[in-house]
Amino acid sequence: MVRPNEEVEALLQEYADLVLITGGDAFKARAYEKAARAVGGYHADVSRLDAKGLQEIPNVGRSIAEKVTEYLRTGRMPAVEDVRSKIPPGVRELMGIPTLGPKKAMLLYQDLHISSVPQLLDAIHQERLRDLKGFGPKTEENILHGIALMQAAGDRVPLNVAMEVAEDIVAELSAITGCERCTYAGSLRRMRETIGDVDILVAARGSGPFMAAFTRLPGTAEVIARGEKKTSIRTAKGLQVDLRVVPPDSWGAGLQYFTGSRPHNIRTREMAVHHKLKLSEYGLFHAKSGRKVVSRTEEEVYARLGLPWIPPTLREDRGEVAAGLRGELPELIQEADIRGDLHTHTDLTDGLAPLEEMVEAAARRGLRYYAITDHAPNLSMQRMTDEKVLAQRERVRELDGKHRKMRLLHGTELNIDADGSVDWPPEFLAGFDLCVASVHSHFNQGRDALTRRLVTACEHPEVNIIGHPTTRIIGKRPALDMDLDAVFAACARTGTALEINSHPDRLDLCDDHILRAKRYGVKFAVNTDAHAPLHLANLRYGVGTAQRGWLTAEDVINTWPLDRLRRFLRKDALARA
Ligand code: DGT
Ligand code: CA
Ligand code: CA
Ligand code: ZN
Repeated sequence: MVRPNEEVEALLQEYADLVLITGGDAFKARAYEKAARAVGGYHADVSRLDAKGLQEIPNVGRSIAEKVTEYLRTGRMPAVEDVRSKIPPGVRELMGIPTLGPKKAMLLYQDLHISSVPQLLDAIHQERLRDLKGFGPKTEENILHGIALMQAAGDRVPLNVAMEVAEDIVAELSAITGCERCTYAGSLRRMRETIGDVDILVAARGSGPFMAAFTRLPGTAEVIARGEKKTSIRTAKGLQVDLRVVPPDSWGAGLQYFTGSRPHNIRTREMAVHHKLKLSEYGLFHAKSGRKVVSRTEEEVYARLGLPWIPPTLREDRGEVAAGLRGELPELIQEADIRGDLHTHTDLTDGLAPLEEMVEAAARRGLRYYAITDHAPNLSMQRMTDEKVLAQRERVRELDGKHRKMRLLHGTELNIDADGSVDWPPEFLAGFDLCVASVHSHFNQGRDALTRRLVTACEHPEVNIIGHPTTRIIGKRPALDMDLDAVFAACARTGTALEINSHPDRLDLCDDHILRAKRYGVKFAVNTDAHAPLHLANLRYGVGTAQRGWLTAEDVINTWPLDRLRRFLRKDALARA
C-alpha cells in the first residue's frame, strides 16, 4: 500500500509551495520538498512508522517526522493549515497552473489581487500583466498554455492512480462468495495514459452482495448511482468507479463491450452485421432469430467474427481489426520480455536510494542486466563530478557478479545542451557502457533549433538512447515542438534508440509517436528512470504504452540478450546488421 505515502508527500509538497509563496525561507521550502519526494519514494508504508522510523527516511529530520506523526494520528497538520489560512484557495489553484509557479502566483495576488483562473484569464486579455516585473508577452503565452494543459487534463487521472484504486477494488470484490470472475475493463485495461473513470466487471449469478460491498468500501466517499446492473461511486480523491455485474455466461461479451474503445466496438459490431449477427454486452446473436451464438469468453466472440483475440492495448481502431483479419496482428511485447532496465538513478544524484539498494531491488525483480545512469555535470544542481562518477564505476564493477543472474552496466544520463552537445568529451564518454541523453533545459527554443538539437545528439557516437524524447509531463508540460519525423529518421540512421519512459507522469514517447517512429525502423528502450526501488514497478506502464504503439520484443533493445545489446551500443552499422 503506497497511498499514505502519497498523501504525506502531497501535504509536504503543498507546505513547501506555501512556504515559498508566503515569502518564507527558501531553504526550508527546499527541505520540505526533498522530504516530500523521499516519503513518496519510500518502500515502507509511512502510516506504520513511528517518529523514529520516519527519521530513517532520507531527508526526513526530527521536525518533519513530528509533523508527519501528528498528521497520521489526527489527520491534520497544523503547520500546513496555518499557512493555508493566509492564502485564498484561488491562489493555490493558480499555483497549480503548470507554467506559472508559486512565486509568480503570489505576485499576481499581491499586486493585481488575482485569486482565480478566470480572473487571471481576464487580466491577460486586458494586458494587465505586462506592467508586472518579470512578466512579458512570452510569459502570458506560457501561462495561457499552462491553463490549456490543465483544462485538457480535466478530471482525468494518471494511469497508475487509477490502477492502484482498481486493483484494490478487484481484490476486495474477488473475495466475495459467488464471484466467478472480476477484473477492470475500460480505458484502464487498454492502458491509456490517463483514465476518465474506472470500470470494474464482475461475473456472478446475483449482483446484490457485490453492489452492497462496493458502496461500503473504505475508499468510497460518495455513491453516485446504485442499481442492479450498474453502481457508480466516487472515491475521496474524486475518481469515479463504475461496477457492472454480468451473468457468468455473458462474461466474454460483457468484457469485450466494456473494454472498448467505442471506435473499436463500432468496428466489431460492423463485423457482426457483416456475418448477419448482432453483438451486444450480452453476447453475439443471430440477427434474424435472436438466438445466442456465443458469449462466454472474449476469444469465442472474436473467433465467431472471424478474428483472433485482439489484445486490449490494440483496441483503439488503429487498424487492429483489418490486421486481425489478415492474420497480421503484432506479437506484442510483454513485461516478461524485458531483460533489463537502461535508465535508473541513485542517491549520487537525485535518486533516493543508494546504489546497493537499487541493484538489490532490480535483482529481486528478476532482471538480467541493469544500468545505473546518474545525471551528468551540466545539470548543475545535481553536482556530479568526474571523480564521483568514476568512484561510482568502481563500486558498480565491484558489485557486478554479486548477483549471479544479473549483470551491471555503468552509464550516465547526459544533458542535451541548447546546441545539441552533451556533457563530457568523447574520450571520457567512451568509458561508459552506455549513455542516455535527454533534454532538461531550454524547452522553448523553436522548432528548427530543437529539431537540429535532437538530431545532433543522435549523431553523437557515444549517445545510445534519447531519454524521455519529448520531455512532456502529462497535464503539465507540453511536448517539445520539433520535427519528429526528422528525429525519428536520425535515430534509425545512427542506431540511437528512443526511450519509452515508464514513469506514469511521462509515458514518453507516447503511443502515437511510437507507431510513427516504428515506421522509420527505430529501436526503442522501455526504461523506468527509477529514482527509488518502488519506481522499478512502473515498468508495466511503459510496456503497456509500447503495446499501444504495436511494438514487439524485437523492436525493444532491452528485451535482447546482453551480447546483442552490447553490439547495438557500439553504434556502428555493421554491428547492428
Ligand atoms: P475513459 O473512462 O474516458 O478513460 O474511457 P473508457 O474507454 O473507459 O470509456 P467509458 O468508461 O465511458 O466506457 C467504458 C467502455 O464501455 C467503453 O470503452 C466502451 C463501452 N461502451 C460502449 N458503448 C457504450 C455506451 O453507450 N455507454 C457506456 N457507458 N459505455 C459504452
Ligand atoms: Ca472508463
Ligand atoms: Ca465508465
Ligand atoms: Zn533520468
